[in-house]
Amino acid sequence: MSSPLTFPEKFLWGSATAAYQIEGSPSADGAGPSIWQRFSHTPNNILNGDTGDIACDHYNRTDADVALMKQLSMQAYRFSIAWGRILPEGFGAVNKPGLDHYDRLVDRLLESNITPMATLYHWDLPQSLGDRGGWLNPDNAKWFGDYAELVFNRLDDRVKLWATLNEPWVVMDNGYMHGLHAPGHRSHHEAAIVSHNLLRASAEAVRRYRTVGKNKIGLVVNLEPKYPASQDPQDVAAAQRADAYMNRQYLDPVLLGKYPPEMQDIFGDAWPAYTPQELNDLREPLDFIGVNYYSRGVTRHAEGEWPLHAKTVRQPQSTYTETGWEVCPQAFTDVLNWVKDRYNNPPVYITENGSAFYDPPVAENDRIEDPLRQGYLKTHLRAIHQAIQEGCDIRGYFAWSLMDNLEWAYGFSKRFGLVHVNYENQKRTPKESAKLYKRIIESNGRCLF
Ligand code: PNW
Repeated sequence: MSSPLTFPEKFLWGSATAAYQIEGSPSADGAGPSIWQRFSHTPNNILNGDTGDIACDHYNRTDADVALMKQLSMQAYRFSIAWGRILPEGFGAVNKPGLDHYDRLVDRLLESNITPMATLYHWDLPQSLGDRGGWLNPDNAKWFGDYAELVFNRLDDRVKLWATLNEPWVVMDNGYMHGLHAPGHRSHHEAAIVSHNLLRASAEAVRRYRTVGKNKIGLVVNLEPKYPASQDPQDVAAAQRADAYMNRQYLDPVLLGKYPPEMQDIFGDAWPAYTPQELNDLREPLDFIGVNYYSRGVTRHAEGEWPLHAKTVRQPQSTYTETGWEVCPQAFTDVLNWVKDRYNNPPVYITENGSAFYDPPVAENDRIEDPLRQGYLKTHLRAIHQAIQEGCDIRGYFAWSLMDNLEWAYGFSKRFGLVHVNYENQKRTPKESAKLYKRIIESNGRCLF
């Protein structure tokens, strides 16, 4: 238990990024293309035609970016590994320079006393696997396991925290249900298959980890608690469906051994009846759950809305971020308590949390005043502290994001960074929120109170 006005002694303070969003140089040193490279180079998928060809040029600026983290007092860094840099075809021949790149990044982090957390899959599937059906192909789980094992063998002596997949819900919903992300499909038949294959892949990676790894591995999910807009039974049922779809769909099978009953209502005939054996194969114990939290959803029944017959309703009294997400720190405390109660208080890392707001231009004195992002950071950290006081086992916090980056379909138009990136000259400028976060880290959260 932590003393009332501080965080647990070993609480880990860090920030997060993902390969395709920051690295650039997607084809450097023998890497194979990813589905995001294909998707971003197909017209009208990404705002303003932006791509990850250069992004933050982090691939060529690794040392300077690690030095920046150190300057900001970061204790941990969550990054993702681009599968196609390691295995250009997704399986088969290994591209050694790709492994060397992440090896070097890990060494630089450790030299700076920064704990690495590596995510194996943050959406950049090798295009050659995309050509074989991507996550629709049942063999993808085995290929993911082979890739994961290769990376474990190279880095587990130094990487103590691993994540299998980032946000399977977003892969399924944005990638295969609504076509907003790569590969841009719109099919609930496909989405149902993809959900299951993603969980099979995560479980396969965890099984491999138990044979060759010695540290900790988890799965990262995005959680958005759903509240009914009224006590009307239709709204209550709509909120339940939305909750099953977004929050329970991935955690229930892994931690409780079954899919939520609502899956059948949502997907209809597209949802297969899984055998006990198939369900059992998903139930591979994790060392921690990674929780990404951004917002809540106040939910109303809505007949035409596909496939949930539910929609999120705007709250006139609330603040909204530039990605249209309601700011609600109380829901963060609620959802962490929900994880504690429903899943028997597993160890949790907050693997992402943050906000996009318009930032003013960099001022003469290199200051970037971002009061809304600072407010978001403070109130959400207090919400986590509250959850810890209420008994939740929260081990660390990774702010999304270390720096402004390619915000997927929004391109570079939305800025989540604690550090501002000038995309003309790649200059990094810590925003006032980064300086605030530094003070928070250095006081282990005491300055929040
Ligand atoms: C996460 N939603 O994406 C991702 O892990 C990051 O790569 C991304 O930059 C960040 O959040 C900010 O968007 C999400 O619709 C995308 O609920 C969509 C949702 C949640 C998270």
